[in-house]
Amino acid sequence: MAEKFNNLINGVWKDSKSGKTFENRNPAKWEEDLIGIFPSSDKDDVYEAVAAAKAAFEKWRLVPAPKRGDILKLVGDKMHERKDEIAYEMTREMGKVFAETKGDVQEGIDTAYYAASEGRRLFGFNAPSELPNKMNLSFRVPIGVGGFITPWNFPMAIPTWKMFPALVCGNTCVFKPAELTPKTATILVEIIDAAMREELGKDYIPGVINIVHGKGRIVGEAMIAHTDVDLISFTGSTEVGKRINEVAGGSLKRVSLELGGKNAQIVMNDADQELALEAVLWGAFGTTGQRCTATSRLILHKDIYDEFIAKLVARVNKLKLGYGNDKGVDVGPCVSESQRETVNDYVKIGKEEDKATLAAGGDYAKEGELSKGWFYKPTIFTDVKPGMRIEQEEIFGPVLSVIKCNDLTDAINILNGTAYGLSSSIFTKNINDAFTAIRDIKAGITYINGATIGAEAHMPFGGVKQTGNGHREGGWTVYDFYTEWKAVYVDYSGKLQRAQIDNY
Ligand code: UN1
Repeated sequence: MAEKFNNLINGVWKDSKSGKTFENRNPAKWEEDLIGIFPSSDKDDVYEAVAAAKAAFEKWRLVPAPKRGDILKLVGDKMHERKDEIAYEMTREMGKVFAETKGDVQEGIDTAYYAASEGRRLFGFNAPSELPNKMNLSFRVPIGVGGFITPWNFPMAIPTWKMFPALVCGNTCVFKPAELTPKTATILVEIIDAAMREELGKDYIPGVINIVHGKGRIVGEAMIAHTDVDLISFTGSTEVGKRINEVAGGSLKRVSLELGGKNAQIVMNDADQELALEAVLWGAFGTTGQRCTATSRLILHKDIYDEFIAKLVARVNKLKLGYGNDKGVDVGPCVSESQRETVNDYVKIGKEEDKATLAAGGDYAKEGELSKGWFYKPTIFTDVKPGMRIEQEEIFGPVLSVIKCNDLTDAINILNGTAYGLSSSIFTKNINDAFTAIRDIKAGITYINGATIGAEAHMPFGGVKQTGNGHREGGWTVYDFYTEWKAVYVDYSGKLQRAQIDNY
């Protein structure tokens, strides 16, 4: 019998009102490993959660921010204690290898400790008044109820990037995790709720954190349209992000969108080739290519093109596919059958597109145990030209397109030539080229002599162009998103002082 999981609404774990459910299965062992049964919620469940979060906000906003930070510290401690267990369950439900799911949990722990310390900062800015005997202050106040819609590829890190800063700032949460990773999300919410109960004791506030499982089309839609949801933070596709912005804009919600990418690694002719090779293997095929920061394009200098590709293809064909909780596995499955179909559709497009050459992979991986899951061979197309669909569109799978460039200017133009701008990388030993790239690459993140993946939790994370709407997650910048500014004027002159009038 598969374990049955619930929503958490107003401090109570409960089924969806309709009793409808969905299954969560292991993408590496689809038939044999049923992980759990989760509630498939409707808008009524969302309404209940939003009402609970709205009521909880009036109490939670009054808990001192350092105290809220203490709760986040305990959340981090609990995540640390359960790191291996959470990582194991995450690999089981979404497929990336155990070392990577441990990294995902660690990113959540880092975010928790960062948020904990921010509880004692949340700085405001003060400035002198233009009038005598008057004091001007400005400080941050929480906003209200946040709606959080998160993807399956970083099922721990991404929800923590959003909800930990939101919570420490004094907002309350309605969380709709991806349907493909409901178990990791449930563990996270269990931990947050347990830390709240432990730290607040008899003053525990139900409804600060709520989780509502179900479909984006139903649960997500109800959240973005709800007038009592004050802000939405979403990570996912550009298409869905645009829809969210449109609907949420109708009620003037604050919206943070982290969307697609088509990230490239440039390798110049003076680069350390061995290092660049390690990086592209990690950036393109780590997480089975299912990161918004994944390296989906490799821009190679013409002088080293043939030599580098020969080494790369030899290495790619040695990557070991398998169940990510087994030892020695490099690459897990695609997260679902439909995701694998999308990958395969793009591979078909690549094969048909003019003059692209399939240099590795290009097919399902179905040998032996691999037939049990949604595996796809790590795939490389060479001789890809700027503008081809496989060079322009986000695939979100283990597919790398290699493009030849003539020089640095050409490389940067190719890199910048897509609708997206999340992560980017250049391998070179030439300091002038490196700094030119830092200046001219249009992306939110640029790595010098590093892969396009692996951003750290205390740095701003996000992208330009169609990758988002200008907000950042991670680091200090995200705290701006989760607070309103309040300006306060204290006049202790004992008379009415008129700004801009009495003093000029
Ligand atoms: C994502 O793919 O949405 O920088 C997030 C990285 C990770 C986060 C990726 N720290 O690759």
